[in-house]
Amino acid sequence: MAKAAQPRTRKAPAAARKPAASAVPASNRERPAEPVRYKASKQEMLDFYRQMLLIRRFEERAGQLYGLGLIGGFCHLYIGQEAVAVGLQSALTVGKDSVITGYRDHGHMLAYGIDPKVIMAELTGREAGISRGKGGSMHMFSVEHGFYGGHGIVGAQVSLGTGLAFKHKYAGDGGVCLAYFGDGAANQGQVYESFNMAELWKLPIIFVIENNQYAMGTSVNRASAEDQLYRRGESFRIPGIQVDGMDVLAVRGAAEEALEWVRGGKGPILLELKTYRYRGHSMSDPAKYRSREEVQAVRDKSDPIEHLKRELEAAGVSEDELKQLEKDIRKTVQDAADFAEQAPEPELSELYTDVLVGQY
Ligand SMILES: Cc1ncc(C[n+]2csc(CCOP(=O)(O)OP(=O)(O)O)c2C)c(N)n1
Ligand SMILES: [Mg+2]
Repeated sequence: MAKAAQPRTRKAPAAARKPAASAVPASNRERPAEPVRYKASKQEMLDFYRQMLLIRRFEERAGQLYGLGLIGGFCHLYIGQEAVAVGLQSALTVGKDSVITGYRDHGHMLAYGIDPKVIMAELTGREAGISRGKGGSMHMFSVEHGFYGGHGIVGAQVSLGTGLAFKHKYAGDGGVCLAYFGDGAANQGQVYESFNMAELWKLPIIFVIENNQYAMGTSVNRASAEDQLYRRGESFRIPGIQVDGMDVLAVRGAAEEALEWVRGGKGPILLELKTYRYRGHSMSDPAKYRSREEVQAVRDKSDPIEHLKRELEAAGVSEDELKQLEKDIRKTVQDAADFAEQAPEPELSELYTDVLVGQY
């Protein structure tokens, strides 16, 4: 009997016949689960409340010091957005993970447990400030905490954060980078170059869009063709989740989900936090692009601190306990302000230190 003719081309080994990863349509990829609202203990809720209130009172005081001429340069307040930094950063490990943000950075530092005194002293430009009084509001760092600023160039922190995530992966240190940016920054070109690299190399990074509805005086709908910002990673296969950024427990729940995804080696994830800033873009913003009623309506309906206060009361925390907490926070902020006013300015000779002179 004649032998069956051998096929002229050899079959490729099974592994090689598998479609390349890139042949899997994005729509068929695994998706993160729908996040659930974090089930916090009473103590955790009290901690979140204390941190949010500390940020609010600190920022109010910073606004006053600015008005008195004690703070110079730019000053961008975080009032209204407190639940974002507190909810997300409470899920991180200080010193192992890294955080980077834009110029609206006081709240993120406070949420990471950095001493209010050295933050306020930086705002007033004193030697004791966290950047020795030379950085001011927009340029504050704490390498010890893994807090990498404080950046004035819109969007720059996204590429820098991608570099931090690369470092975590390269060093195998298990850390995750949390890179915050605004709805305005989400239209910046370098954000998308960063998305591409981060997904290609499966970097451990959580991209956080703090959508406070405005970029200076421009509303998100006026400036963005795709205003559902959580979708912005789709063409890079980065999954996105939209989160109520005025509810600290919803934010913490989303942080848990995102961390599980990223720590599981699945690459980057994008969170869009819907939030709102009560004050102007910076201290010099006359805020003519929106009505007082619009701001008041958000304050009345969705204030993150009031929201949690009601939950604490329902959980049996007494009014006296909450009053005492408020008193303690006012004292902490008062001490920080006194320190920031009394601490000496840097010596003139300090003008010539910490200056990087490159040779090309
Ligand atoms: C590259 C660059 N372009 C423009 C500016 C001027 N600028 C400063 S803040 C800002 C708006 C950014 O808004 P958003 O990203 O929404 O952040 P938010 O202020 O709302 O926190 C702009 C355009 C800048 N600092 N850097
Ligand atoms: Mg904005």
